[in-house]
Amino acid sequence: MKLIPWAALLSLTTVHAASLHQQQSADYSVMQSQVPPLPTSSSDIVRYDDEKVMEACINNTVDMQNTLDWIESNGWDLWKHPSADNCLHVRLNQHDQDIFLQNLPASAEHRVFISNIQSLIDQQQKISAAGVGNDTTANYHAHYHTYDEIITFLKNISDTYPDLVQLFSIGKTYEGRDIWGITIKSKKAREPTKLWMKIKDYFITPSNSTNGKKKKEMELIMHGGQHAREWISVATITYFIDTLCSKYGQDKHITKDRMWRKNRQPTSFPFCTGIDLNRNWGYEWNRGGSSPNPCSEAYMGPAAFAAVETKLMADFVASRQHAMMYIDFHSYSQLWMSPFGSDCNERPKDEEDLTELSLGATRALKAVHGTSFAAGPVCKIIYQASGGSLDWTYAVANVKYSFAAELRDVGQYGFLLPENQIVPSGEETLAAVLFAAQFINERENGNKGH
Ligand code: 0X9
Ligand code: ZN
Repeated sequence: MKLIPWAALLSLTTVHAASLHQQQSADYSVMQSQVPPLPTSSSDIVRYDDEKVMEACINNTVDMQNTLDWIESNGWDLWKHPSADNCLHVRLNQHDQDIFLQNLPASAEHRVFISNIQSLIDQQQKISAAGVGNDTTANYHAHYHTYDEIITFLKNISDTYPDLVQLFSIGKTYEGRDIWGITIKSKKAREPTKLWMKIKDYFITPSNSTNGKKKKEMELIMHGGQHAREWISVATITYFIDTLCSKYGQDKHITKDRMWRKNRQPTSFPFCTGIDLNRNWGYEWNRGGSSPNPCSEAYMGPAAFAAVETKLMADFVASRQHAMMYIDFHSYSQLWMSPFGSDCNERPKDEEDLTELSLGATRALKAVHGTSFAAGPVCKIIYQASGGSLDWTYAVANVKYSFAAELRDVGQYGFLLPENQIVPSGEETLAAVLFAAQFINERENGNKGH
């Protein structure tokens, strides 16, 4: 029995990556980069009192487009684009709620989706504070964690499994935080440990491919936290690492602005900080579905790769010569997306394999807790978004299996997904990733089954 060959990369500021490999080595690495600064005092913390998330469903395409343009021109925070269901979610303060309702087109149906954002944030913080602050192993995934806590987690994993894990930084964010990655790797000569005996159930592969061809060396890169407020993305990948290695954790903290999305880089407008990292990648940058306005949540930046974090992550992916899969984790909407986001008419040359994998992965995911994910190209299933990561990893870095996933939920809590969904999200998403690994192993190396 040979162990498989994987590498996972997780990043704490915005990025998580993992790599899948062949032969007898197993690799994982993770990285991350996008964490808002910690508040210096409680008065520094941005509050969302009396803010709501409203849903508006509009079937008339012209009315919908006008409404979207109007939301953008008001600088309101669109939480969900009306992709498949013609319904949008938008965050509004009390004053803007009235304006919104008064000006909606007659064809619109609306309702309150989240009635008080601040009370949900408070609730989450109260649970964290009351929870096991210094929870180590068992309860780690019952909570969200701060940047420092996650670094501690990764360092502990690395101390506990020095033969297996390599922790590294790919560089610094704009505000000077390390973008951490972790590679989990089983050495060829190494005897399988108990841990890897367990992992082999997931990643096992025959010593020779069934078709007699030389096996390809493959890596899987997983990337999380590209958008700061999508905490479940980071938590889910941390869960993957833990499941593959062991479990460890620490205490809680709060961030300055729970709804922050972009990086922390200044722009040409003094009062509008941040580039949307997922509009700043260098493939067909500025081709639609991104904004030149520095105040927009989808600000593309002054040039491709002007965001330090995007550039570092792209250099990292480019340096992984055996990268075979890249998955960029986001929230929310429950989608498994493939290229392209920039051009709605461009079809990837590997469309058939990508579609087959996507359908299988979402089926495997659903089998765990019954959660439904839709699958398809970014541009069709969600919206046009140029300068996104998966277009670049696919078209420029030649990572054949490039995906982005929008994790739980469909809007009940949105970005404020409760902590008790971290483990279920981790479990179901890991099932999808494992399916993908197996699919790739079979498709690229001709290995059937275990
Ligand atoms: O708009 C985005 O960047 C993603 N949705 S989110 O709500 N998490 O912000 C979708 C991104 C699709 N992927 C790429 N275009 N790469
Ligand atoms: Zn996102």
